[in-house]
Amino acid sequence: MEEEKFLELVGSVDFRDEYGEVCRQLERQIREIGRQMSLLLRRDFIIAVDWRVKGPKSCAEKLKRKGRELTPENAAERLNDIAGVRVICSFLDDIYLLCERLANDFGYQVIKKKDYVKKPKRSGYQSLHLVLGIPRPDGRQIRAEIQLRTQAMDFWAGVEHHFVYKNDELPRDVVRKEFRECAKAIYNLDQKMMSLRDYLS
Ligand code: 0O2
Repeated sequence: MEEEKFLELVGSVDFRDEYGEVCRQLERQIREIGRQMSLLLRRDFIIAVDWRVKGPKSCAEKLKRKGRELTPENAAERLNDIAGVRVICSFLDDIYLLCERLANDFGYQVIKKKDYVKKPKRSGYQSLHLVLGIPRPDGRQIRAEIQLRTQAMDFWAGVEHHFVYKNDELPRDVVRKEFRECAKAIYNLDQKMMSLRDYLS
């Protein structure tokens, strides 16, 4: 399919609305879990929930990166994160608690779980990714990726995404090493914050 046609279809209101609806549904469900967990634990559990529907150009770039033809069907089947929800939790172990609830509470199919906390990406990126299959009223299922991370991880990911991720012109070695060091410091900080929480509660 011509790229222009692809951008038109994947950018259409019909295509994007369905993903937006799924994101809003997930946001509602996540906030409800957060409300319950905050009551139970008597502290903040979820700090923020944010979502976006991936733009048509970004879908085209990612399909090309994956060596797939540009069609709306391929976008729906091959891209896990057209519907992308990001949840920022207070503590490192909260993201695992939330992941468990999301995988069990609503009967969604867990298509993929990627633990970039236990095994960070080469960049140093840490987050827990959950790809869920969300059933639609017409019997189809569409995919949504939920990124779960702490505030500290989110700080790292935001800065790295802006300056480094997808920036092929960057003098790689030095800067990337610094980011990996920062990611390690962030992991240690998250561990210490959990210890302090446990000591004080
Ligand atoms: P953008 O611009 O954030 O949307 P998959 O088919 O799921 O196996 P995918 O989608 O490449 O393959 O999976 P992966 O590696 O889990 O990456 C999904 C998303 O995680 C990325 O989306 C980024 O948002 C984030 N991410 C992954 N690696 C890094 C990293 O090194 N640094 C930062 N800052 N974010 C990262 P996109 O579409 O690549 O980018």
